[in-house]
Amino acid sequence: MFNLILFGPPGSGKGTQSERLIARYGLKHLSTGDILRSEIANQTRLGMEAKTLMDRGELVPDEVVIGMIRSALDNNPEAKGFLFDGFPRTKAQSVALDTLLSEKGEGINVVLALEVTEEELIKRLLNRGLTSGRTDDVNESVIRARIAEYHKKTSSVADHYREFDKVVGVKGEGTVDEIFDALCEEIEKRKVA
Ligand code: B4P
Repeated sequence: MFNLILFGPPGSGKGTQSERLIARYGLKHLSTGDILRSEIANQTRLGMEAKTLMDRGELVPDEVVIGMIRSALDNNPEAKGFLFDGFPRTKAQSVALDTLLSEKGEGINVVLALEVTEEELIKRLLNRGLTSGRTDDVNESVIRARIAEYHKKTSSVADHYREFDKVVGVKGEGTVDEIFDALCEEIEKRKVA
């Protein structure tokens, strides 16, 4: 298996690049943001609880997203690898993911960390908010709260994987094609054919 974490602050291009990476490498895409938005669209109880937090720019509780990832891993036994997009977002989620993978004799191969300035993140998210219908993208103060949450809780994920020498920084500004090429270059260096 080849298991990859695409890491970065909100709006850094994780969702955008994930679509292309799964198409090239045949990995199973696991985006906790997408799963949560689908729960909201289906008006499940979990979705309604998550919506309140997401609309404030806060993270959903660890046990909720860890449970979602556990089910997704169990439901995809044939996957040749996973691309984790927007997960893990806390140190506790990282430790849980490592445990879930090691129970299957697997682990994370690499964490690709997209680096984008805060000014550019805000510009991109406000721009997406014009068309996406995402309530967490329309208001600059909510976007700033998401970025603050990232610094407070999510940056520790990179620290965790740095201990295992798994983190590679990739410039997340430029065209989508340029960034995709840079990500692929790093994957190719580590991927066993
Ligand atoms: P997510 O769905 O993960 O979304 P995100 O971080 O906001 O965006 P992403 O980085 O994927 O943006 P994209 O590439 O598409 O999270 C949403 C919320 O869900 C969180 O705030 C949290 O509440 C909750 N949540 C999710 N996972 C959780 C977890 N594990 N634990 C707890 N809570 C969780 O790019 C953004 C925009 O930039 C797009 O419009 C795109 O077109 C544009 N763009 C991309 N690349 C570009 C480029 N190179 N140049 C210019 N624009 C570009």
